[in-house]
Amino acid sequence: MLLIGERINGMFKDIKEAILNKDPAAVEYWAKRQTEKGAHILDVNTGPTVSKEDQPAVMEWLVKAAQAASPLPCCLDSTNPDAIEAGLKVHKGRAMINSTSADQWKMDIYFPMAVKYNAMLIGLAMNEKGVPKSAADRAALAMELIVNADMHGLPMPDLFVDPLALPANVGQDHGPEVIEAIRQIKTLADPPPRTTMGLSNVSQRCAERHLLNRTYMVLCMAAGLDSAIVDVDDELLVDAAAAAEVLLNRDIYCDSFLKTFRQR
Ligand code: THG
Repeated sequence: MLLIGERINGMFKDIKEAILNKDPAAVEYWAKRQTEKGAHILDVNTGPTVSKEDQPAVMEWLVKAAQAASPLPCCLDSTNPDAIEAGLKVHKGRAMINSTSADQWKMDIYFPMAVKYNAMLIGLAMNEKGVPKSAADRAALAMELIVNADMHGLPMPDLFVDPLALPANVGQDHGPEVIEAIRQIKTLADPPPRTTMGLSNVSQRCAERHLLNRTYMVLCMAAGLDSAIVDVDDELLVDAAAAAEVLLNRDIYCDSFLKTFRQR
């Protein structure tokens, strides 16, 4: 289970202030802390308050600050292709692009960009019509992403399809559809693409957030979830990921499986 730490995101007050004050301390703190807590990749998002013109420079600054404090690669999270490319230009190692939708004009930008920079790419199971409801409609959009990966020469395991998890209090009926979509996406190609999601979405503005996140992650892992953008500060969430890997026989059992998982 590939864990992408969610915390370097301008939606959080301390990161927003770090960006406004050009003070990298909070970014460095969360880069280090998430690395210690078991993240494998750091999601980096300028947040909703940075203007479109400023996004490329802020993304570049965030990537540099995060990688100065941690050896981990970044998951460049933006809807602005110029911000993504600015991040890719200064990134050390293999980055992840977050994300393209299944709209053809976006795929024509992001697939060549991923190939050019040898980056992994998250593809969302949505298009200009929005997020589909049923598992089958999500899988149909996943197929468009798969076809484009093939066409542009992006290796299938470098494509991460995101079926898009929605908050349980507003989109409760989407919960099981996303799980079934994951199951179907893993059958659409051989080798299949990988799968990911923004896990904390499911509990936004809900009670018992940690419990909802942990439970949903494990349900999705059983259906074939390979990766997620998560709160790695939740130690029981990381423990649950380690336990699920063992129980799904994706990882060899040993008495120290919690420790082993964190060392990888
Ligand atoms: N798919 C992909 N990328 C994504 C998402 C996704 N990136 C962004 C997001 N969704 C995943 N990251 C987060 C980060 C934080 C929260 C949810 C998802 C979160 N934040 C608190 C809240 O909104 O309640 C903020 C609390 C605070 O301000 O302190 O829950 O789905 N590919």
